Amino acid sequence: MSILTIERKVLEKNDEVAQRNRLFFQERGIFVLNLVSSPGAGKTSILEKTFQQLKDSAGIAVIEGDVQTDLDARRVAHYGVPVVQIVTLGGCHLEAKLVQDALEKLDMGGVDLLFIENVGNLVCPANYDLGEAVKVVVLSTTEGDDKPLKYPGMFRNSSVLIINKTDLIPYVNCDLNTLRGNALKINPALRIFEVSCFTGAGIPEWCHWLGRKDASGL
Ligand SMILES: Nc1nc2c(ncn2[C@@H]2O[C@H](COP(=O)(O)OP(=O)(O)OP(=O)(O)O)[C@@H](O)[C@H]2O)c(=O)[nH]1
Ligand SMILES: [Mg+2]
Repeated sequence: MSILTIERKVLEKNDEVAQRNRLFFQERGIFVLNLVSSPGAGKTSILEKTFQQLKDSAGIAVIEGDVQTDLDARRVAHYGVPVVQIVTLGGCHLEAKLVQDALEKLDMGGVDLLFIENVGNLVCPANYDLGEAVKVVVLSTTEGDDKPLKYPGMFRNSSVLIINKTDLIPYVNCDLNTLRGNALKINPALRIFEVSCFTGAGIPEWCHWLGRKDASGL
């Protein structure tokens, strides 16, 4: 019983800080996306493809969250995009306070789009608001079409689903219609994009949608 109480307090505290982050972003007109997925679904690859398309037309910054290493931050920095790496040292999700601290290390002047790449984990990050406008869940075809049903929290709390690695459909046991149907069963309002970072398919549609967003996510 006491464990439940402590957990609720942790989440309440997190929500308070997240709300402060949200106000910070809204006051500056920054559209913030929290990218969540299981490890290796393709979050960083989608960021790389997005930079290739939008880097010259939008001010972009990135906060990277990983259990260990700055490998993803290095991949992002390669594109000349300002980036801060948060290393959680085992922590399985980012929290709003970590994002608040990271913001002090980023020059947010001229930034329109802030991507927060969460720790690879399809469970824990669902419960932690970071102050983002939208949560974007990335699911790759290699993970199977049943995942929205098995990990509903992430799909329920996200506004956007990116189905990645569509180039692998001929080789894996994943039916796109079933996957879409399962995701919409959990969250009928999900906006779904189908992409391949390998071929580039679907990336223009995703970037077009991104380009039309304002800071509130509408
Ligand atoms: N075939 C194929 N491979 C892909 C695609 N997107 C990403 N990959 C590969 O999948 C692997 C993982 O991609 P990442 O972008 O590192 O995935 P991630 O979600 O950022 O991983 P973590 O940050 O570790 O959770 C890499 O080897 C990518 O090259 C795709 O569309 N098709
Ligand atoms: Mg990554």
